Amino acid sequence: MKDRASVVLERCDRLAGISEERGAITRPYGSRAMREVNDLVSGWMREAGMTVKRDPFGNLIGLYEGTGEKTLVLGSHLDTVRDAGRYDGTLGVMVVLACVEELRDRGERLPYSVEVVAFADEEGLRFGATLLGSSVYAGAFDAALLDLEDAGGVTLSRAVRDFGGDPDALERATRANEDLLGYGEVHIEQGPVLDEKGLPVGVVTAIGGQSRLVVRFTGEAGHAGTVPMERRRDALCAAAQFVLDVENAARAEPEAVATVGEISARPGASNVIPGEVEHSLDLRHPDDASRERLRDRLEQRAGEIASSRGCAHGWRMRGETPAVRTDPQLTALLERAVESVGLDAHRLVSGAGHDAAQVSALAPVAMLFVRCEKGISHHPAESVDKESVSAAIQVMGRFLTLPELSSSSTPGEST
Ligand code: HGY
Ligand code: MN
Ligand code: MN
Repeated sequence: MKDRASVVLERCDRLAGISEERGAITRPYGSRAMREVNDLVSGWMREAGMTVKRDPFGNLIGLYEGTGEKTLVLGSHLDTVRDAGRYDGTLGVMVVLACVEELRDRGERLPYSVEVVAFADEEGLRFGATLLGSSVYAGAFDAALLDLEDAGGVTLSRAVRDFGGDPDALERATRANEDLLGYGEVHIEQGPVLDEKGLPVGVVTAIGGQSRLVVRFTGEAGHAGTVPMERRRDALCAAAQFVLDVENAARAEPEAVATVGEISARPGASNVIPGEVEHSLDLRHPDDASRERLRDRLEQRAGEIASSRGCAHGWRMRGETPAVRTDPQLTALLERAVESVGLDAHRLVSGAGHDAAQVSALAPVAMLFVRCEKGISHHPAESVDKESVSAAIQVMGRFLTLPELSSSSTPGEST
């Protein structure tokens, strides 16, 4: 029989072939590709002995019944960024599915149920707001986001309905948490630490906070050949100056990172001075107060640049998530599981955002990182090695059978 790590990697390859873009992995929320991936993973969940349902947002929820009243949730996301790697999100769902298949093959039922959640929108590729799937699951969904529009003018509300969900039910689709033991997420590190240390897995102690904004500069469109330079109100030059100031400000702030990943200029013709520019702004920092200070400083800077160039500026928040510490008790259990298979339980902070940050509002969370080559992610060269995947499956298998979890009390009470 094929080893479980090989099956996990083959499934990641299979899912990678399901995309909205030929030759690239691009799976935005509510797309045909997401529907196809949900169907395929639902089948694997059923074969693993799970009952499967979808919540009103389209998150996929598989349940492997146990003998007791409590439930441990394990999960990650199946949507992707544009031109993504094949392991971000997907690997985490496939690893925990492999752990359930191991239980099935042993004919074992745990003294608690295992719920596997595959979130339908973590990246925010289509609507710009991140962690949408887990915000519905954790009861933190903001209904105002239903009016967000994608590049084609389709609202989130319409996209939820087209995806077979119910936008009117999202705010009450919260997962009840009286029975929850906690939430565990397996995810590639998306950073170089484990690869440089030669470690297959690591234990996450905190997830950095993030601000996602849209910045707009409005000047005046005009003829590229006839408007003298000193008479221009060029929105793209204003934005360009601001983007470099963003880079300088983040370089000057220890532990901060700032990114402008999307930009559009209108009317968008080579012989027309851009009258309006809109771009994204992604700010991250392990400390919320530092991130907020940087955010406010940059908002002020945008205003200064705009007025110095006779332009107006807009500053719209798409979403913010605070930095989150993982639950100490559940994380200690995860460390024990890592050590029980003879591995070093290296602790590290996540610069990337994760569904676990959102689910921490609902239950204690713990995260296991899996080494990825050179830390490359959000890139087709994203890559993992089979040994690290095998280690992650082994660790999570041990984690599930720890007596502290099986004593079916919430970990925080028992240890
Ligand atoms: O952007 C992030 O941090 C995550 O990959 N969504
Ligand atoms: Mn990602
Ligand atoms: Mn991810």
